[in-house]
Amino acid sequence: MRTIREATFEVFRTHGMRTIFGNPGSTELPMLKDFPQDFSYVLGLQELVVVGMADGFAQASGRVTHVNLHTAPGVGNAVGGIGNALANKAPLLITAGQQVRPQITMEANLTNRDALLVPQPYVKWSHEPPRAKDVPAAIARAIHHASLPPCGPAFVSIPMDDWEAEPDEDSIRQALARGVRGRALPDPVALEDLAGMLAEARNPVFIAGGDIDASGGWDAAVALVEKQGLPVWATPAPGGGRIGFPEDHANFLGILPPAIGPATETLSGHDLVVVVGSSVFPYYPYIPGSLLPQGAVLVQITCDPAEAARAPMGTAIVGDVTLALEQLLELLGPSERPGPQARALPGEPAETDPISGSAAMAALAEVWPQDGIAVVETPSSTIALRNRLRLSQPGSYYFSSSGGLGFGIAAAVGVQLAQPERPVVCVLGEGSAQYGITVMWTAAAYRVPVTFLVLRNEEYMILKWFAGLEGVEGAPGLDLEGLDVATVAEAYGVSAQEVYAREETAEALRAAIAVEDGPRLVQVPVSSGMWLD
Ligand SMILES: Cc1ncc(C[n+]2csc(CCOP(=O)(O)OP(=O)(O)O)c2C)c(N)n1
Repeated sequence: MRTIREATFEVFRTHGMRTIFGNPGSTELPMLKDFPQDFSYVLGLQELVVVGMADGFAQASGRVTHVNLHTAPGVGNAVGGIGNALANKAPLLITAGQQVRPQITMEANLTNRDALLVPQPYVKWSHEPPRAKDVPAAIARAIHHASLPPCGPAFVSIPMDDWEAEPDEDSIRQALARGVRGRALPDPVALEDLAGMLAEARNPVFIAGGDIDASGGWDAAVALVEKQGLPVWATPAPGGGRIGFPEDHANFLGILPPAIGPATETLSGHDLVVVVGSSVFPYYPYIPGSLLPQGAVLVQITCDPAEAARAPMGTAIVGDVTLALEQLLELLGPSERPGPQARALPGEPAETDPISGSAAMAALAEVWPQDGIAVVETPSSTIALRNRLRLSQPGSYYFSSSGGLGFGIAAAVGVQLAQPERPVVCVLGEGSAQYGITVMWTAAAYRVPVTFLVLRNEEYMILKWFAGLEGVEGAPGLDLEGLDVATVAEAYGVSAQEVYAREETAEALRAAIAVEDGPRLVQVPVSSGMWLD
């Protein structure tokens, strides 16, 4: 007779989930006993990093990814990352150990009190099986919750004495045989209506969101935009966790400003705004204004009913984004509209000492590999990065949709593990790097060949910029003097160097990107500023 552990690992196998990201404690050891050879365990040294790595792995592989955490303190440490994963629509199965059943009521040490509440409200489902026998079915259910659109994390707390128990064979057989497929074609009548609106519109515009990428819709988006002669903006950053349209395309105009007034101003003159694969809109900060230009209507296509419900304006169509785009392509003939005027590209950055964030991004652009993937957490240089790299391949950009720091440095390792053939470059502010710095050890120990580029400006630049916007003077805690990420990385086993001039930065990056047997870190001091070009 097999055990609950053996039956549960069989559930993982049927879902292709053979990589577990974890940080173990005594309450998780019974799950890890006799760890099967066909599985791999990626150790992260702190839970935010564990979840961040799994988030990157899940997004870059498109598969539900297993995270194993240590009862209450482990799940507690992970909550920021779980919030990021929900915003990123990353399909995660999160399991955590729990005291043995006989000691939960007495709340013995390491009992996860109110286990279901700890990851709330950032999971789609939270559960502790009522009986040991229910563990495999509960885990199967959590996997289905995680993978159904909108994807996201689902949580199961498992008492540590459950793993040796006997399963219910009939229920296991059924759980193993089940499949749940959630790719939904949007209402065909709604799509016909939208096609009619696009055909009639005088000056429509297309806003590309990250779910185009997640659902495999780049080709359909490009074909629709070209057929209809549409100008394209990317949904505001932060919020656009992925890129949904090639940013070197002639119809691409840039990133929509992330605040109400400026976004509406940017869209003025358009009579139809079609938003695909994004919330409407991930605004931040609050700059009031009209929600839409005078006379304009907005139609949103999203896989997420909550995104549809909470939009403050427009009509929403819920369903799979790529299926919707493909259907629109069939419904619409070619349009006579001329494409938009090409946007102005950023010129050569000024030569300064230290170099600017724009110059650092220009150095990266010089050596950017065609199939490169950027994982980005560099608040004051994100726009410069987008403008200079002009990423043009699917699956090339990962950014925390919620704005929670600690995602980037960890996710880069997960993305690289999921995409071993593509070079991953993780661009970080030295402040952002601290939230997941322990992932340096995992990158070194598992020889994950990520190139980390750290921009060192000795401050929380973006917060100083926000202080100006919010009229805040005299706020403490915005300076980071003497924070040397390269030295810290070396201590974790990552080869690191600090470079200064633009050419030297480009050369160091070229060499680091070419390394295939482990991580490299390049740190470059940059001058103070918000780098927007
Ligand atoms: C978990 C978390 N804590 C705090 C913040 C607030 N925050 C936003 S940006 C930022 C500073 C980032 O500094 P750095 O990475 O050095 O980038 P810079 O702004 O200097 O480019 C902070 C602390 C956050 N977004 N997430």
